[in-house]
Amino acid sequence: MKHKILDRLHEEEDFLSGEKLSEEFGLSRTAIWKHVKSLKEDGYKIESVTRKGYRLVSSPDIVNYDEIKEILHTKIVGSKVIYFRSLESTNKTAKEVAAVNNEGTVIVAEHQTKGRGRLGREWISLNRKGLYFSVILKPDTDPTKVAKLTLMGAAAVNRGLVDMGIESRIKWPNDIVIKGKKVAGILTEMNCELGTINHIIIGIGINVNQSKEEIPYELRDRASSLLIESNKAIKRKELMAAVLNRLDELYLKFLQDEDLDQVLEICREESAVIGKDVMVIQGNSSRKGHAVGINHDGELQVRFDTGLETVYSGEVSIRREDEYI
Ligand code: BT5
Repeated sequence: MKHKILDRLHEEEDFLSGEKLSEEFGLSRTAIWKHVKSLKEDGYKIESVTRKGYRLVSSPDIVNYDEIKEILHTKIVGSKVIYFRSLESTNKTAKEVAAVNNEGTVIVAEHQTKGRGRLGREWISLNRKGLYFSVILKPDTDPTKVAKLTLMGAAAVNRGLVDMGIESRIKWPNDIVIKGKKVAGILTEMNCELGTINHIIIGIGINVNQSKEEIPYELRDRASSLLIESNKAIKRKELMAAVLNRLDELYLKFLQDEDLDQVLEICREESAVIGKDVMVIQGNSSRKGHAVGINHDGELQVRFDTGLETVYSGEVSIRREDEYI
């Protein structure tokens, strides 16, 4: 009901009387007042004037469905958006609810207390400064294609950033970088049995409006935010919708063609590592090589002294020779 009242307040430029709202929704004026109070607690600025009613003055910078639905043009991704103020990890919650939700469902939180990176690493998730969301997908494909689906997440984020006027690059397989610093990461997790995928979760974390001081000291040489790099404050909801729109487009194409050629093309063209000298780090060992391309299976091809090798995601980190990450 609260959402319906919000929709009506959005539509109306002038005041909307409590009486009119209570007639429309068949609720008492006290009930309307309670919903308005709850919206105010969510951060909506609503002016209330005796005998005139309520007027929406401004919406908070929050990333719930109400805020993004007008700019979301998707068929599957974002068909349902489940919003939390704070969670341990959107990937964790997405996994817990995946079985009982349709594919395309998005779990989003303003803040994560135990945001996760790959290989048990941490993803620092400052309240309302970044975007933290996970998309549940249930593709009817074999688990070997999942590595490529991580690339789909990276391609969607990079294209979403282009839509917002930001130039960034994809650092295979799961980082988005600007000027050699990481501004976003993708964590893909899969649940499968007997060779079929039950679901995959594509978790996306983007540093949006953190100031320099808000980037943890120990990460400052390698992490940054869109605000720092582009010098403009980004509306998180617009960026989130842009990424979901792009993800939907790429996923629909994948379902239709059963390949990820378009995704691979984006990852090659917008790559931060192809054509560069890189360190391939696995556990405690690292080897120097030259990244030459991404093959049809989405794996990185690296030329070492010993010859050309295929590098699989999941086990390794890539670092450019001339940069921190
Ligand atoms: C990633 O891992 O880059 C995947 C990050 C995925 C985060 C999203 S947020 C929504 C969803 N829910 C989750 O719980 N996770 C996903 P990886 O490549 O392993 O990078 C992790 C490393 O990046 C850490 O070890 C730090 O060095 C660094 N790092 C941590 N927080 C960062 C941040 N906010 N910005 C940039 N770098 C960060």
